Amino acid sequence: MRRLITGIATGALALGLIAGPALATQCPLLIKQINDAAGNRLDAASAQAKALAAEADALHKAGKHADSVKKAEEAAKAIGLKLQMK
Ligand SMILES: [Cu+2]
Repeated sequence: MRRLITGIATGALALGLIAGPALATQCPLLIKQINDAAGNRLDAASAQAKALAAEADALHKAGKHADSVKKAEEAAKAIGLKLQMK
């Protein structure tokens, strides 16, 4: 029983180690796509998208990658951009 629990814990940890860095590298790519798309536009939606992208960047730097991805999706939606997920 103890061995089973240890096995599950090790598996969960391994999953966390794999999922963590994958998400950590995802956010900057999403943020870049938004800034590339909104960068040269001066309309209100683009300004909003850039503000949301900046928030996503701050969340990413705070280690909140899942929240950052969500914020990036919100930003993309504001300008009708379809994000390329890795
Ligand atoms: Cu991140």
